[in-house]
Amino acid sequence: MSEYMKEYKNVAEQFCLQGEVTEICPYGEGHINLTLLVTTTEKRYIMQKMNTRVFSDPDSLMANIVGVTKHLTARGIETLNVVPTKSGADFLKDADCYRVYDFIENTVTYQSASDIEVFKNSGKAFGEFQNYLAEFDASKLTETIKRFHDTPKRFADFKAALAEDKLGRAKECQEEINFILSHENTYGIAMDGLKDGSLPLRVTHNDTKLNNILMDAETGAARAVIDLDTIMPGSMLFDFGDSIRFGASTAAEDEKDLSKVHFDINLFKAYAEGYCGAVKDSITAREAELLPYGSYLMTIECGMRFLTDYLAGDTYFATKYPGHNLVRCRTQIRLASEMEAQFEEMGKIIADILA
Ligand code: ADP
Ligand code: GN1
Ligand code: MG
Repeated sequence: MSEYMKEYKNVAEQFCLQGEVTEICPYGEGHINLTLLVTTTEKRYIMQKMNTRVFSDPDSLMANIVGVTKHLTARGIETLNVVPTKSGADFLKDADCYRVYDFIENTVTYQSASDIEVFKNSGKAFGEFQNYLAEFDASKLTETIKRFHDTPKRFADFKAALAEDKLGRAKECQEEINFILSHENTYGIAMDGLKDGSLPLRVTHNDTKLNNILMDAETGAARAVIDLDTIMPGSMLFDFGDSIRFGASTAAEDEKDLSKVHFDINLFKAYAEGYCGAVKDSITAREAELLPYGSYLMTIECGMRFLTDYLAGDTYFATKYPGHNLVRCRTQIRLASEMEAQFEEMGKIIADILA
């Protein structure tokens, strides 16, 4: 019996599973929840120890997920299926909180967009997901992490961590710190637009990286958008931008060799074709104009979040080795600076697609 099995079998058995549990092992590459693959004599499940440090109100979080998944299921759209506990609850609430989903079989998640068609398909799926959410009553949603993509707020958090420099790490990353500090005047455009109404507030996914969508293992078509923890009001720029941040790169988010890390305009174009094709009836002219900026913003925001966590002692994102967050920050800075240099070209691509 594996170590994981011993530790988590009792937890798994508190859910309405079909069959007897035969194996439990860690699964996937998420940075927030502890994800476990549970195999029984009948089928497979995903069990997650929910990160209650990041999501402090698990009841509201699960109510959001149940609400959104019911909305999608009623429309015949494949989505996560929440498996209840034996006492009929949507999750197990104890010292730790756990939830279980059916494992969506015959799908894969990609850690990078090695296939341009797959990336285009993911753009179409996230665009369609945006459309489905537009029909969802936003008043039924709780904001699970306040000011999640409020970049000026993220910048203030970064400056606080830098001022504290709790572990004396700032001296190891002066170049990265200076990059983040020197771009302060670029951080406010999306939040300003939401505040003055020039950008519409929508219900968005907010964490649209490529490994948060399951693709059909045989056809490469998108099957289901997952990781629904951060669905809340936001801007279309966040969803488009975060996908570009992660997927339109020639390397992994944590590639150490920066010479391999580039923003790939062809991947940008492929994603934009998929996404814009799906949202063409609802996207406003201002949103379309700011999609290149949104890509840059989500990238530099993520870079500053990784750097903040590095300075604060790696307490937010799961890390596999010391310095992992700094490595991630460096790839984001590299990508953001390459995007900055290509705003015009990106803008032309979007305009052509929507023409
Ligand atoms: P995190 O919030 O930590 O990113 P996710 O909910 O994204 O956690 O899950 C982590 C990974 O687990 C996903 O990237 C995906 O590979 C896999 N996964 C999650 N849910 C399912 C599911 N229902 N079926 C198949 N794979 C899943
Ligand atoms: C986290 O949960 P996951 O691994 O899909 C993070 C995102 C970051 C991303 C960087 C709730 O996403 O905001 O962009 O890591 N999620 C949360 O890879 O903070
Ligand atoms: Mg995830």
